[in-house]
Amino acid sequence: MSILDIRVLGDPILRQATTPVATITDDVRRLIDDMFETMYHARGIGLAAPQVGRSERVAVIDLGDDPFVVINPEVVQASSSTAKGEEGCLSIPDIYADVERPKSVVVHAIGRDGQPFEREATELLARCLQHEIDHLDGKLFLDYLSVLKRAAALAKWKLSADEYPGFIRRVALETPEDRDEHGHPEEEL
Ligand code: GNR
Ligand code: NI
Repeated sequence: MSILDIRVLGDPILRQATTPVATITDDVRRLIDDMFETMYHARGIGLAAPQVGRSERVAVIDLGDDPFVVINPEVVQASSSTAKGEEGCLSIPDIYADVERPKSVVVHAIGRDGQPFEREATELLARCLQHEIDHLDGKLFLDYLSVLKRAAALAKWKLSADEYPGFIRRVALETPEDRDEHGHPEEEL
């Protein structure tokens, strides 16, 4: 397995729509495994393929105890009631903002085994699924902010953007001793 480089704001791939997966090949399974490894090293709760420079409609999610992949995911139902919650993005490091989204969603997707499934999600899982599916449609959470809040976020981003030459964020590689019994990195390196 490999840790992949994460693309940051400004890389055009983050604005491109993805292509649905037609067949779950070894290449797709390798991508999924590498995305999980990259997400754990970057300490994210989700990761979408464009964030690692790929155009497949695939995202991985793990809020802590239930890792799963969504292949060709679509929101098939969204609650009319919404909630505001703070979001961050591995592709926009250190920028956080409140985003209003439907409180609960039903997502249809295909699993790693090729079997279609539907999953109803609420709270943070609902938010994360919507955030990842947005990535697969070329959307970022910044797009939901008011003009003023987006301008403030972009101004802050520009202060650190030069840390990512070529829009690439290299995720630090840690030794196994730095990880806990679940393979997750420890808090402090
Ligand atoms: O790690 C992440 N945390 C997060 C918090 C609130 C809403 C969405 C997310 S997803 C994010 C990882 C990421 O950038 N996924 O695309
Ligand atoms: Ni993100």
